[in-house]
Amino acid sequence: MGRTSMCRMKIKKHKLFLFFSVGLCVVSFLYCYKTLHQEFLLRDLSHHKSSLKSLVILSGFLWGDPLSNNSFLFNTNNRKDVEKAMRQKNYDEKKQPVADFVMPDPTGPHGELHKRTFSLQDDHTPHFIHTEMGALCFRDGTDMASSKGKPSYTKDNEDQKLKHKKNSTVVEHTLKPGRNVSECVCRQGWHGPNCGVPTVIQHSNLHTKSHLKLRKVPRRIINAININHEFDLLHVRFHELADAVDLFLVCESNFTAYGDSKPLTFLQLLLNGTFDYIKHKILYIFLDHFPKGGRANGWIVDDYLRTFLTKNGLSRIQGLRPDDVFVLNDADEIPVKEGILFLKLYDGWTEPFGIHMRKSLYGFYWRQMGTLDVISGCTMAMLVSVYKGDGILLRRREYFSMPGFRQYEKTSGHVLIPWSIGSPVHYGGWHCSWCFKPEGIYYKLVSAQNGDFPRWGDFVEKRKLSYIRELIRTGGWFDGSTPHYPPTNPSEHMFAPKYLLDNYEKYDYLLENPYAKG
Ligand SMILES: *[C@@H]1O[C@H](CO)[C@@H](O)[C@H](O)[C@H]1NC(C)=O
Ligand SMILES: *[C@@H]1O[C@H](CO)[C@@H](O)[C@H](O)[C@H]1NC(C)=O
Ligand SMILES: *[C@@H]1O[C@H](CO)[C@@H](O)[C@H](O)[C@H]1NC(C)=O
Ligand SMILES: *[C@@H]1O[C@H](CO)[C@@H](O)[C@H](O)[C@H]1NC(C)=O
Ligand SMILES: CC(=O)N[C@H]1CO[C@H](CO)[C@@H](O)[C@@H]1O
Repeated sequence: MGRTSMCRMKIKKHKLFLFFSVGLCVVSFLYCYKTLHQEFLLRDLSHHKSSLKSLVILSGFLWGDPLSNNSFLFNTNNRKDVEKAMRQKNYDEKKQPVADFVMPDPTGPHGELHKRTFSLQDDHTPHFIHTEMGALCFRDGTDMASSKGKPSYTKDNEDQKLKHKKNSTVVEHTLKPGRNVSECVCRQGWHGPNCGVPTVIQHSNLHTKSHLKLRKVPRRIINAININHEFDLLHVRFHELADAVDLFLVCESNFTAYGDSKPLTFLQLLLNGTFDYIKHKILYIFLDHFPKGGRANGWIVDDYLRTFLTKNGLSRIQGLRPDDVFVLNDADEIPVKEGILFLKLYDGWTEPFGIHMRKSLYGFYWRQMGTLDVISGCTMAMLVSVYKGDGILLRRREYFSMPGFRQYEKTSGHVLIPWSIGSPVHYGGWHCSWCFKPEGIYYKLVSAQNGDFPRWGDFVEKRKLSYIRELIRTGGWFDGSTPHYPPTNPSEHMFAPKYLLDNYEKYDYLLENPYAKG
């Protein structure tokens, strides 16, 4: 009996051991598989021969005449064909299409804003504070209240508090006993030894998070958009990003995406003083023609707008450096300031990067499930070496198969696995679709490009303001559906950009359903 039970115990032990070994094997296999899978994805898909020239040579492409060889000679009606043709156009260096760009009349009535150049300067904003004990702390992310000798405020002492706040740039920073006095104490939502890593980076899928390093000289950030009539969201963008972005490239056309004539409203507002608070950071880009074939196939216009924006814009910037950052957004995509500032101040992140954006319709009150994750930016070096200085290629996801990618990845010193600012549960920005008053939605309907079918602007009954108001009230869509929206509350985190909340009454139609009680 003794022997059998011992035998059984031995067998049990063996079984247990076997069980754990198998478990371990499965886990390590899964881990290896995941890593290998990512590697294969990146490496084996890049079967094109690398064609990178040194940045110095490539930079000639930027400062030379990048517009001279762009044209859209396609009149196919199929999006896939267009994309294929685009790819060939951009990848096949031997067959460059013929020149087709005409810049506006230099003696035109626009004060030649569209011909000016912009000289990028270094940003000397003091984003960091040296504490008395020698630590370097990110100002927005550091908890000054944890400083020793913090003055205690009484309720009727608000004046003194304000005064002290103004002086806080030189506040000494010593800490609670027991802690390393040369560390920064981070505010909630900030991380890293310098408190400069925001939650949207800390909780992102960036795989080089442990290698982040503060830069001595900040990068310059260039934010490029095409504008139609999204002027509320334009103010939002400028206020949200003014501290993080060095230059806004804003492109306006006197054609709608459908091909009709339209007034240069943004130019008018720029000239009448509406944007004086940010004018020094704006480079105005004027698209004065409609791409060939754009009426028959709207996707051509869609692509062309971004190509023109990038190529014209970049050709007019002086002093660009390879480590400057290019961020391309649609007018209704607003990145959160903290994420962009991080890109500016840190080294060690990889590219290209996307942004997880909170999705909403008609206003911030109709929140949609999940996030919109759009590839939005990269360094100038990558934009030139891999994307050939063409913004539309940046929006596509197949960068790893572009010529120049492998060589670029090698010189970058990182494995360039894509990542995104934010996460599915930490918004890195806002995407507010059709966020206009009913008149604005009407205008968007009739100016929409001809290709994203069904084109609701073609239906008389869908253009009626009463119909549009009803859609806004119910959160419905033009196809008759009414999706389910989770409840929202203006006080929840990342409900809407700060500028709107700070000007609640002026923009209440974007923050609360204006027809809910009608
Ligand atoms: C703020 O600084 C000014 C001058 O630098 C000084 O006169 C003033 O007393 C300071 N205020 C506080 C609350 O420390
Ligand atoms: C405090 O931090 C500094 C810099 O991070 C480090 O050099 C020093 O050794 C630390 N001191 C203690 C007591 O942990
Ligand atoms: C757009 O502007 C250009 C240059 O001023 C002009 O030649 C063209 O006719 C304009 N197009 C429309 C539709 O207004
Ligand atoms: C500029 O023009 C717009 C639209 O016509 C108008 O609403 C705005 O008040 C003007 N701004 C200034 C500063 O004149
Ligand atoms: C700058 C550049 O590449 N220019 C080329 C544009 O295309 C024409 C004709 O295809 C060439 O002759 C130019 O050299």
